[in-house]
Amino acid sequence: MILKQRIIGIPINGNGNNIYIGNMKKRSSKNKSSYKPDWTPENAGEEFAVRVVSGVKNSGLPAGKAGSSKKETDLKRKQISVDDYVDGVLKFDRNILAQAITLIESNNPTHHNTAQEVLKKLLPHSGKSLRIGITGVPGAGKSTLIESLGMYLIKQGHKVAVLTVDPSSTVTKGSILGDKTRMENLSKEKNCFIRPSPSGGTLGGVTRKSRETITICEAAGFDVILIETVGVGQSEVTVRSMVDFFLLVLIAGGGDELQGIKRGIMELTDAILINKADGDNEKKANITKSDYSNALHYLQPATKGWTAQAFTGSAKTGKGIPELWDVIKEFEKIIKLSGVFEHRRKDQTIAWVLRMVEDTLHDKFYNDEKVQKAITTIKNEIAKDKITPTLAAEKLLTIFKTK
Ligand SMILES: Nc1nc2c(ncn2[C@@H]2O[C@H](COP(=O)(O)OP(=O)(O)OP(=O)(O)O)[C@@H](O)[C@H]2O)c(=O)[nH]1
Ligand SMILES: [Mg+2]
Repeated sequence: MILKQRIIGIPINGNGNNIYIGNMKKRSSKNKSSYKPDWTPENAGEEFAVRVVSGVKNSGLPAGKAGSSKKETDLKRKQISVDDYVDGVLKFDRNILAQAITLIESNNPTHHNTAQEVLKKLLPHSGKSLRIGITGVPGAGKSTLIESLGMYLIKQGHKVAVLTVDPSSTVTKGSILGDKTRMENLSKEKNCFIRPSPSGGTLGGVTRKSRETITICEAAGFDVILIETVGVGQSEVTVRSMVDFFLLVLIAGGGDELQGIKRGIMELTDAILINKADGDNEKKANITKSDYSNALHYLQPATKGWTAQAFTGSAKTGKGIPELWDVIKEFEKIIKLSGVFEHRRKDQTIAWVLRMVEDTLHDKFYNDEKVQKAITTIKNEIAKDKITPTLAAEKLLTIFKTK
């Protein structure tokens, strides 16, 4: 019996070449490298052979016979220019919008300049949205609320962009898969755009990408940006620093773990929504609302001229959603009139710029080989009490500054 074996290669190297895993013997043929697995019979023919298919450079894609012509041309065609990106985004071309965001999220240094060019041209068209951050304990119903509020807004003629900020997110982008199912109706709307958190990287990296994504979405014409924080910790503070209105979603009751999130985060919030106020839960939710309303009285307002309040609602039934939007609109009106809105945005941008400088300096310092060596030496000197902490710091900085 002749066993025909066809091995399908998976492109796993940067050049797009297909790599086959397993023991294979190389057989030369005219122009191509042909391989046969070790277990092939002595006089077996080409039916057992596999070939290494040359790929499209840096694409991660195999080219194959046809690829070297058509697929490669397709890929080249996809390398769109700065003006193509800009025009596409301004014309609300969702495909180009997604590609522009992918460009700014790219960690490939060769994409950096193009991305910054695109952003520079889009910047004058941005800034005209209301940016709303939504935080809260895991499972409080943030995504369900975004679905509910988002649908309500779309019906009113708004264009809604939804982003998540998750510094811990890895390549799998697991959370958004769940979110897309939570936001089932919203994700089908043409006036809605849902984008998961850029994966991996430092909080600084995720922050930069998210802020730049906001710029692009605003330039595309989205007038409400909803940003969900994922994970508990630093992301709340980060999201607060990029939004106008910050909403805390909580549920009735809650033990000590709720108290933990409450103290720090409550000082950042402009409103609290006690969610899941439906069915048997409604009464409990009202009591919790009163508790939080009292607690809010003793806190400094997160936004000058605005008193944060607690509300009840149900993301599931939609109860309380129009009222929540009314509160947000009222907030916008008041702080735009007082100038706090504009002031905060400028402050946020300046803080962002300085933060980027700090991050860059931090990375440069710790990646400097001379500094790395000096740190090892200084650790020894400190262990032996040979140097004071101040002199040690000065020495490291001098080493860093002298090139
Ligand atoms: N009864 C009721 N259930 C709700 C409501 N809102 C959300 N849920 C349910 O609560 C669960 C969690 O909802 P999500 O919207 O995923 O909550 P989340 O805060 O986004 O969760 P994470 O992103 O995992 O932190 C889901 O099973 C929802 O169906 C509500 O208003 N009432
Ligand atoms: Mg969620």
